Amino acid sequence: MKSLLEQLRARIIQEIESAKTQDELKNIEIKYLGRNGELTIMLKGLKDLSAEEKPVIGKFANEVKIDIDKTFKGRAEVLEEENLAKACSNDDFDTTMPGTKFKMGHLHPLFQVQRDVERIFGQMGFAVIDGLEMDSEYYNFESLNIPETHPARDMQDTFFIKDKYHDFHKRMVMRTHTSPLQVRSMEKYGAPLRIIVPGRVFRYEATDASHDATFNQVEGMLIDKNISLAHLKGVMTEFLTRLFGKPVKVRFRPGYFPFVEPGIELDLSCLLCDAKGCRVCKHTGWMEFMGAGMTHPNVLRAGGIDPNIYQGWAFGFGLTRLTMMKYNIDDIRLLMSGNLKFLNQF
Ligand code: FA5
Repeated sequence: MKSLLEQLRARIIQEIESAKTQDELKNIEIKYLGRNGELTIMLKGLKDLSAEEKPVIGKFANEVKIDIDKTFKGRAEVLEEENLAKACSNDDFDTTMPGTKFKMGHLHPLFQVQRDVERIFGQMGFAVIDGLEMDSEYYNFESLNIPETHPARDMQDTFFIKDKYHDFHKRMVMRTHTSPLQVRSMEKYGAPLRIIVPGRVFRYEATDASHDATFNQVEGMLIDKNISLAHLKGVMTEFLTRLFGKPVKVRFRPGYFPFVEPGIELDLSCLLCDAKGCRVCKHTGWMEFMGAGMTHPNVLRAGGIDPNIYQGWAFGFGLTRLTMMKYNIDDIRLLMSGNLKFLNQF
């Protein structure tokens, strides 16, 4: 059996080495290694050998198989290189022809604007922080001065994660805003603090042209000594002017959020209709853009910061709405639709 295997190995290797094309190589493989190939049949016969012969011949047969596989691979590589060289030297082959174009993807418009936001705030000394999309009830509500029985919970109805815990540190929710990162960042970095937190948030909400159930926000927080709302006005005016490349009209009005005192809302003059009134701004000429205010002393304390030494403000704006303004998109639901006809325009 050993000498038969030796003869067969020599024959197969000789045939492989004289193969001129990939097709010839494939046929040799089928002839010897296919289901009914000569070598396959011989290897199947190993089981009929005596107990003494089996390990010796088995080992040898294995070596033969490895030799043949190596020769196949080596010859395939040589033939491929020859083919390539032939194609390149072929007079018909025009090396100046443009190659095959790969279809390149691009950033989603939301993330194009997010990058601009990160760049502009970065230039103003704000660090960019990332957070959890599913966070504990404590960070999403309690730490922000919103206990379980507080009516303000109704303002941000959410998706609760089913579990067996009664402790709000362990009970999880899909975050309703990026604000859980306020106390998390204060705990981690202390004061002074200057951060923004872009991220996705979730609300149990009916959708329309300017409301979605999943949307993106950007949280901002500045904590230092002698900080007032005047700094917030300065930062936001500078940010919006740099983002839009022209002065943008904004208005401040009182707003209520349990984690700030006083609280304000900032509206953008609607750039989609030049403030004339459209379905996105609900025919008011103004688009609700962000909530903000001076950080409540209870929230500073929850973050381990002494409100008698430090003050700060925080804001949370809709990145999705900002993207609509930047690119004249008149329905928020298009942004999460995954519709390539829409997305390929950006
Ligand atoms: C908040 O989420 C507060 N966390 C903001 C805040 C942060 C206040 C820090 C004070 C201090 P509000 O629910 O208003 O607030 O949402 C903030 C912004 O998110 C809105 O102004 C709007 O631009 C955007 N927004 C809110 N709901 C939706 C929605 N359903 N679809 C799209 N954008 C929305």
